[in-house]
Amino acid sequence: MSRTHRLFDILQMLRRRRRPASGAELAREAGVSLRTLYRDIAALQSLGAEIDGEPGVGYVLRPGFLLPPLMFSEEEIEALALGARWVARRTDNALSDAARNAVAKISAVLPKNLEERLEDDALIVGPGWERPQHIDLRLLRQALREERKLAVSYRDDKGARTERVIWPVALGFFESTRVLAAWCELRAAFRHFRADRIEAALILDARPPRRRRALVKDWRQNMLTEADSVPAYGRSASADAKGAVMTKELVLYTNPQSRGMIAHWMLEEIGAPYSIEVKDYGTTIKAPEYLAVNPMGKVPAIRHGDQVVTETAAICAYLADAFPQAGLAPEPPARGDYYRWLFFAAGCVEPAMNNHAVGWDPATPEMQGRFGYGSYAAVMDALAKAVAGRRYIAGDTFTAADIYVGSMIGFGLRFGVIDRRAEFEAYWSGLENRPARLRAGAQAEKLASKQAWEPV
Ligand SMILES: N[C@@H](CCC(=O)N[C@@H](CS)C(=O)NCC(=O)O)C(=O)O
Repeated sequence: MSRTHRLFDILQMLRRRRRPASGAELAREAGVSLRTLYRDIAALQSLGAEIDGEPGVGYVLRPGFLLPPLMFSEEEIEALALGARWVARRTDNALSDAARNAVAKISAVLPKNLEERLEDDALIVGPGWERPQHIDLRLLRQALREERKLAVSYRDDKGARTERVIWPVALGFFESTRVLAAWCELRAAFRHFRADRIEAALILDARPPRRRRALVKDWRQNMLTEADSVPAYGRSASADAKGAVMTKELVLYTNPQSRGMIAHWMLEEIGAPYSIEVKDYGTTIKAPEYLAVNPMGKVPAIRHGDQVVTETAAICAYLADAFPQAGLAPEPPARGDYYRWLFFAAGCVEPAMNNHAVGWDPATPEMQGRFGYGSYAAVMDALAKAVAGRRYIAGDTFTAADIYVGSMIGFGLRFGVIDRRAEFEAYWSGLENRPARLRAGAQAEKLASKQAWEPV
């Protein structure tokens, strides 16, 4: 690396820090000796960079120091362009306009080749799951910025409406929703409010008694004291079901935004106590401790006593058998449809749906003969026929097969990756509001917001 590059990097290191950085720390990061680092700092100071500090104490760059001219690497430009597109697509109108304006300003001072990169639309932001919004998000941002209390009319997941005064702490933008974290005067606790469930909001003149920074600190501590492993729920457990598992620990390894939702729903249907260990994509999910559970490094998985089960469909089938009191599997002699559709959903619907969604289908009769699912169209037809006019897919009662097959259909409909057929919609509408599923969904949502808000 040239010295010029290194000097620039050192400035960037200082910019990223709010507190003084020791010379040793900067030297390590820059990959130079302490002596070279001291010389580089002196060089930067002589060039006009306002770096306070001295050897042995630490260095800090005074705010306001600007580096002329504005220069970015190609990847920085791509990051900016993609980020701005995300903001333009997923936030409120005012922020979208601001993102576009900011890009226009940056573009105006860039050299021609980088300006083209900024405008290149090779990286695009896909559609999110847009829920209708009653209020303008701008209002929430304003309340956060001005540190004011908000009076809101909030409808919870059960449809009950409450009027509350809240002190906004942070606004989280997730793939499918926006969540306002706030202190709630009604509950005297921190609560998370889905923005699409806020039916009305009014900024009050009153300010919270504490500054937002202090509230953020409390809120983070409050959230982070809960471990990643959350206590069991199992509200609908029968005394029998609870008794039966007291001796065996039941753990769900999941990520709230994953197929783990299916196993989570299954656990809520069973009603036995369980705990959840959240695995983060790219990190803990590929850590040796978890690879010992699932060598694929994928979620979900469960551990029940000494039994480990992976593969969502297998988890559903296993739990139905391990907790017969829940009545989620037909009697063994009547399991024809049950096994058939459970395996069909895992072995045929899933690959057909996912391959089709990414634009690849077995095209020739030869390929269709080789692939277990034949073709996407054949799978859709068979599935539609299986659920047509039926409340449940295997027999007259709800079973684990409905959880798995239903989840595939529900997911497919929600993300537009299976045909929107009337048979699918009718079948799914009989399942999607089961209390156990809603409970699992609400818990997963809380885990997702907690996870997303943890400091990185
Ligand atoms: N065949 C598995 C698929 C599991 C799977 O692909 N899980 C995804 C989340 S939905 C995952 O863990 N991805 C993370 C990764 O592969 O790193 C099942 O049905 O359970």
